Amino acid sequence: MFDEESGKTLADLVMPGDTAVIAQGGEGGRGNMHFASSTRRSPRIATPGTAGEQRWIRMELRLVAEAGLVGLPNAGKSTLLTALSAARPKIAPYPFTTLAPNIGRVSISDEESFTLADIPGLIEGAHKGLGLGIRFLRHIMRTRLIVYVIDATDDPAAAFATVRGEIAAFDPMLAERLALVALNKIDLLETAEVTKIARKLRKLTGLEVFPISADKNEKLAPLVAAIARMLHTMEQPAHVPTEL
Ligand SMILES: Nc1nc2c(ncn2[C@@H]2O[C@H](COP(=O)(O)OP(=O)(O)OP(=O)(O)O)[C@@H](O)[C@H]2O)c(=O)[nH]1
Ligand SMILES: [Mg+2]
Repeated sequence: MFDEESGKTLADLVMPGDTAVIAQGGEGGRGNMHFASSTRRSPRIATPGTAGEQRWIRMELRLVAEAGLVGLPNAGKSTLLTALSAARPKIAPYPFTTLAPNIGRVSISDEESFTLADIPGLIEGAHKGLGLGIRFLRHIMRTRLIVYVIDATDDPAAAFATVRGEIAAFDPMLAERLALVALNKIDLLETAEVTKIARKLRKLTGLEVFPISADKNEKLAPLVAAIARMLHTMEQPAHVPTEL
């Protein structure tokens, strides 16, 4: 919650039941009953109350997901969320299918699960307002882990650089967050090629790279296990080279 004029944060309500006073009510006045006595049964005096505070505020709703999927449009983010959770976002072979964030719960075992958010695709210039993604980047500001979803068949190194660049331009702190790469659509490539791309991306990003096929449900278990492990341990954010 922000003060519209100064932009100052007034309150940040994170947990259910959190409350904050953002505009203090005025002092109540004293009605005529306060002035009543045995001899003055219907007093005509009363004191007025004081005015309450007034201000314009801006409120932002942020999804609270533990991990967030980010990537270029069409990378397969919604397909991955669908494969891993009961969420059913729209999936289609064209960019900007997802127009609003989706959230799903991914089960690891009977007791353990985490929440995963799918936000609209990011494109170059997103931090300046191009495309849709930037409006939704704030939704991943609360995620503890970023999953870069990269289409293995479409210049993966450039895709990663673009997406990470946009995130860094939006908020440098966000770019330093714990992260890993889901290298998607490997069903469309030869195994040897996938290995080569994965190795290259690993070197380039300094992050763990998980080749997967969200659509064919291939190799998703190691990715889920890694997300769960990283959420669990929450060590220092992985180092990502800033010059990308
Ligand atoms: N072959 C193959 N196709 C995939 C895979 N994952 C996703 N796709 C296809 O890629 C297209 C885009 O998938 P989406 O899940 O809608 O992509 P998205 O990243 O959510 O896209 P936006 O919402 O536009 O940002 C769809 O036609 C999917 O069927 C995969 O692992 N293999
Ligand atoms: Mg989508």
